[in-house]
Amino acid sequence: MASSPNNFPKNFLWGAATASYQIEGAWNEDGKGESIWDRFSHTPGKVQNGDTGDVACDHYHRYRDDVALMQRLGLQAYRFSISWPRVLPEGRGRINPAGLDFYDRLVDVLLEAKIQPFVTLYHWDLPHALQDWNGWGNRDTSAYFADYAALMAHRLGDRVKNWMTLNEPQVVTFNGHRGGEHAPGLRDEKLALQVSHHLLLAHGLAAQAIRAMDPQAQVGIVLNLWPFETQADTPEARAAAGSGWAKNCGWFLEPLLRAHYPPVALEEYGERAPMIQPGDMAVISQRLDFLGVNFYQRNLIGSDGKPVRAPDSEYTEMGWEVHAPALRRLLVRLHQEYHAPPIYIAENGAAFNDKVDADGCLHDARRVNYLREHIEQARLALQEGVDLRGYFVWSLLDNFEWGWGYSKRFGIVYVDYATQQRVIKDSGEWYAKMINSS
Ligand code: IFM
Repeated sequence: MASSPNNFPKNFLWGAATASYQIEGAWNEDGKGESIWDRFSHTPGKVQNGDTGDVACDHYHRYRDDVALMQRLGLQAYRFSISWPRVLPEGRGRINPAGLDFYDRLVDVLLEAKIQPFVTLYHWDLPHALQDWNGWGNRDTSAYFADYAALMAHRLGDRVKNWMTLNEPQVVTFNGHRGGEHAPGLRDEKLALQVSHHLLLAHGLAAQAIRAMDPQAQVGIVLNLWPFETQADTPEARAAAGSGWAKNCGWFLEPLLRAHYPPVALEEYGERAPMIQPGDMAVISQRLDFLGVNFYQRNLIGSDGKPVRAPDSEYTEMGWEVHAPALRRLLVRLHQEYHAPPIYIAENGAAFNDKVDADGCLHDARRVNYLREHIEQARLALQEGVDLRGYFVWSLLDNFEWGWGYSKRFGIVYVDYATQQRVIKDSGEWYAKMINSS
């Protein structure tokens, strides 16, 4: 395959990613319905500093400028998500035409700028009206999701070719329904595991619905796969790493790629395991055109089988270890052991304590290093035979980091939330140069 000066294949896609609730704002404008994140962030004590996504990066009003910024960075692809309650305020039934128009305009502006849209259908902002009926705990939600997917494929399918059904169902499952630190803020492991099954089913039904609209559509799902690695090769460490992987990563990967939940995880979950109806696993495991992988860090396990910090590693503002070789090992494992379909790195990035300097610039050398090291490991994975098709940095803009509010900055573009001014960070300039050399 032809390769470019930076040694990536010529058709490798370079992009950036965002999500609706994290950047759009306009939480109750033009007929949008309430989402579970609107309700959650409006509940005192749920989000740091009482921050909400009410305004966020005001992208709903500034999308043209933001696309111009993407063009200035030379992005070839942009991954964004659709706010389900913006287009279907109650989650089903009544359509909000103004919501559809917004995404229609966004896609047109992207295509005019020669930027390929990658659309995520669910990045966590469930219509609250569906939560009133038990949300993802209700099997019917999977069917409503497929109807919503069909609506979007019908409206945008003439221009959008790449669809990502769900973003990180693991986080929806465990942070939203077991730990309670994400919307809808529930703490019930049995419910959470049922939710995970309904999410996977929703993915499968949506994939069918999109393909029924457009047989050429490329459909995938995005998983956060943070590998479990051992510091020392003890039986305790090996057992903990195996179980951690099965219960967190394998739990989503194996139904999709092998049509069953990992037996060791099923055994550990015991009577909390989800109810599965006949035919579900076939719907879930239908062909994936690609797998989206979100990678930020590894889970390091100490010799006693407990999580441990690596003494010599750098850690980000999220407390996440910077260790890029784990990305290569993960990609190679997905390729060799799981025979994964083509892969996109759908998110990779880091939060650091960014400050604009006296010169008006933002010198985020640590983020430049983070990106450089991870992109290098992605390149090595390609050399080892992984069918890697593209890389999306998380994130284009600083944005609402869920329970952390605006306290964590992941952008390659800084956002001054008081003025909504955008400043391209050094990492953004570096990324632009790197893309330009490809
Ligand atoms: O901001 C999130 C994103 O919404 C999902 N993946 C991880 C990112 C950083 O925490």
